[in-house]
Amino acid sequence: MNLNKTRLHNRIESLSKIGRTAEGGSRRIALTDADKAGRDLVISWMQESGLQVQIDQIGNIFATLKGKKSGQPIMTGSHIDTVGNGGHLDGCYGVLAGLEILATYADHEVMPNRDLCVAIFTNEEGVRFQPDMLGSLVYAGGITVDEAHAIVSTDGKTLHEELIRTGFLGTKKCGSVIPYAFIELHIEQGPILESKNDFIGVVEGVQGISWTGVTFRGQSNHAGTTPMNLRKDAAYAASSLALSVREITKEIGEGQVGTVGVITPKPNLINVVPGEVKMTVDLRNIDDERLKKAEKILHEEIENICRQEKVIAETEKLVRFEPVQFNMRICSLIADVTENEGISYSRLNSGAGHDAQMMARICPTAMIFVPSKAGISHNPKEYTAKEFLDVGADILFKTMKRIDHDDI
Ligand code: HGY
Ligand code: MN
Ligand code: MN
Repeated sequence: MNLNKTRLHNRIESLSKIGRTAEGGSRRIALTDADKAGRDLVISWMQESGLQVQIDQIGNIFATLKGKKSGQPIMTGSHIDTVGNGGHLDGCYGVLAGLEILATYADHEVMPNRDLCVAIFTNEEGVRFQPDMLGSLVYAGGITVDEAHAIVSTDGKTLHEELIRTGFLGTKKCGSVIPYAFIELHIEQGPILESKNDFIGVVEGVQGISWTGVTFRGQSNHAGTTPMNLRKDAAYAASSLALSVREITKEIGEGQVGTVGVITPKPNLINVVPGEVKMTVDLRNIDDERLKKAEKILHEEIENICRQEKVIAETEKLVRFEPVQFNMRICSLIADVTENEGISYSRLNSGAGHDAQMMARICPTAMIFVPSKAGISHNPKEYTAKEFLDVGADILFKTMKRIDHDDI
């Protein structure tokens, strides 16, 4: 029983056409019309294979192939929502490879021992609704359905409204089925596997994530008449903090990353000293103590800048997820499957956040990576050669088969 790799590549290509950007990327931001269209397309493929499709209260989608002994399913899956101008593989590859596995069982009318399930989690990217990994976070009991429903998007809509509008306010109780195991297949989105010429990454954990929203408020004023010593320049404050974030990563050292992804000045006019700037700071580290130290320095820096520039700052904790260790038995199983195929692999931690880091709270979980060309992701240039995509799908397939025979 072999996977139909042509179908897999064709489906990756077909899905990528939904929300295609001028630069050839994907824009299917969570619970927008484009995300809905992508969801509807993948559900039609799930139904083509006769899978049982269910939607839960947070819009997570589950397609299940019944096994001989029903009960806890072996679950795989990921997300198909994207960042604003993303690639075609981030999340989608894991969902479509998982669907390919279930479709192959169905094509050959082979019944697995356990139920097999492929999931699409809502709002993994978190660019419209924070926090990210929202669908899997609710599924794992991290926040309640009601708390999630009330979250307001960056464009002023509640999650509940958008679930209703797109037809994905499901009735299945969120988190009602605890998987026997969860394995997520994903592109690495970083440079490690390619630099080591490895085909597969056995992912042992995910680094901690800290997202902070900062609003600096100063005084809008005339760019020409306002003496420099009388300014309360919110943009100068925000730029100083952006420079500090880089210094924080140097101070904390190897493994600390820091990103200022959003800086929005108001009134954003050429001849007006900005009175307000909204910005975000994304800090990550696999070591929680060092991540906490980075956060502490960040807040000290914000206070220093406010004193010097005579502005005020409001901060908001948008996301705080601790580092996660995956299930070592499943990691060893993935490594064993890969070795048996004579394929080169590395063990590594994930720099990016994933739904698996939420599922690890409720069931044995691990991830499989395939290389990303030049380590590029969250960018239309995101690319992984088909031979790597094929190998990754096969390793997931063989790993699920081994687990289906109670190998964990
Ligand atoms: O932010 C992340 O790492 C993920 O892509 N949501
Ligand atoms: Mn992803
Ligand atoms: Mn992503």
